[in-house]
Amino acid sequence: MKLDQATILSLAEHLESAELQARDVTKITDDHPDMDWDDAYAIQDEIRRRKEARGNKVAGLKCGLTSFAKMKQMGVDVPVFGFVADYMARPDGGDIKHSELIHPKVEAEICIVTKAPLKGPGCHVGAVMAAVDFVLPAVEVIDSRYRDFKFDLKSVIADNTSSSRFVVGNTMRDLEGLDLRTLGVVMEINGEIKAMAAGAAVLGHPLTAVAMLANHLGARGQEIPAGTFIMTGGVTEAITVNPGDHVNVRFQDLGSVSMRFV
Ligand code: 0L1
Ligand code: MG
Repeated sequence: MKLDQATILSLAEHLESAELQARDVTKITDDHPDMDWDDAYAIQDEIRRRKEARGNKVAGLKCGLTSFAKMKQMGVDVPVFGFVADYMARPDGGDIKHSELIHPKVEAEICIVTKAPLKGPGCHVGAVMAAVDFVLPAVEVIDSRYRDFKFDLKSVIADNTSSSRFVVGNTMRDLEGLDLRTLGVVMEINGEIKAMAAGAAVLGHPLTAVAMLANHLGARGQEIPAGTFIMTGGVTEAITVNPGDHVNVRFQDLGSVSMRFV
């Protein structure tokens, strides 16, 4: 690690305040060009600790930048990992206050809940398949705290991978009988199709993202517990939303997820 503990605490406070006050900031590597990957995840861990100390709960884990479309959109070639908190959840078909966010974008995600722990290193898609309790759809609202979404990978990891809101759909399905690679997704905003993709857009198979998450945590001596909600990452590029926009995402075999930005 390159940053001292005082700097990690202060950067976590800086980024979390920006989130809670819906205020944008410049990317932290501008002032800390030498920070490394461990520093970035240590800042994210401190943001998580701050939320938990305030009484918030971690609602799930997320994989980000896992689709070829998002990697191209952001000019990167490795995924990132973060978490979503309970207060970020919004009901399917409900409203999301745009004024509480900086510059939100939506992305459609195939999600799972685990029924057994997953631990890397060496975790692979087969091990993940055996640990899936059920599959469900979701829309993630990302809202980078960085001005104009201008960041690098370390800055975005520290910023808890732009987590801000998420909406989970009401259809849960067994993995058996579903092919997550060919599962089609159509995203509509105000009735107009904005993006479409199949699950294979996420690293060839969405559960590959979960295996990578288990291996990432395993390298840090952690595991994914049974009963964990995991978002595997946007299948399409992220689409900007404005006040008044109605978002509806149709997932093959998993129903639809919708919300309005007010
Ligand atoms: O969930 C995501 O893919 C977000 C990753 C962070 C980068 C971004 O804000 O687009
Ligand atoms: Mg996402």
